[in-house]
Amino acid sequence: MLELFAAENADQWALPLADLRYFPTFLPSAQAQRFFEAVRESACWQQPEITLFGRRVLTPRLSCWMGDSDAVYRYSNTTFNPEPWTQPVLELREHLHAFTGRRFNSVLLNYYRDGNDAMGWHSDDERELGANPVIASVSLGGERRFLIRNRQGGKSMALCLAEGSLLVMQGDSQKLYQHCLPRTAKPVAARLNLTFRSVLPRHNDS
Ligand SMILES: O=C(O)CCC(=O)C(=O)O
Repeated sequence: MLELFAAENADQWALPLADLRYFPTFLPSAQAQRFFEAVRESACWQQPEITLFGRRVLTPRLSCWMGDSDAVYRYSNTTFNPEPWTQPVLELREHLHAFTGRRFNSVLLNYYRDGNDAMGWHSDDERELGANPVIASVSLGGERRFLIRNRQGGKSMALCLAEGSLLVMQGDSQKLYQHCLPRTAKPVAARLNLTFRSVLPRHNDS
């Protein structure tokens, strides 16, 4: 389980009660570059509309919900049926299994084409993820800043998610904290992020 691999390598953040573990070199650079191309080519990218403050808006990034056929996911008042696993994403899932001992049944892929693409403040706390979800976030391509803050607001902490890195969020991290990937005016390379999750099938019927 996670504790087995985390102790020596992880830079664990000093956020009280958040259990976040960062592995900057989860994938060596050449392998991360190969995965970037293969995953980008293989996924069926969409730009869904979501409800934000009562308005339907296009998400400011491309995304793809992928996983086992019963891993239906609902967020921002929208239901996402999974696309079938593609070979490169399955391979990444196998790497994660070997590294963490965990099997994930689904993944949200996000494609940030440039610095205008972003993700707003949120917690991954949908009920189909269960009470204390383990979320394994793999970054490929250009480095971007990731922010995290207490749900009550206040000062945020930043982490630059490097190419080939893995960030594991677990414990009370989603209950107590929010995270986001802000826009940037700096020139940045395209980036893919894959957040592997375990959707509980018993919630799929509603
Ligand atoms: O792109 C990232 O690093 C963040 C992705 C994210 O917050 C999510 O998928 O919930």
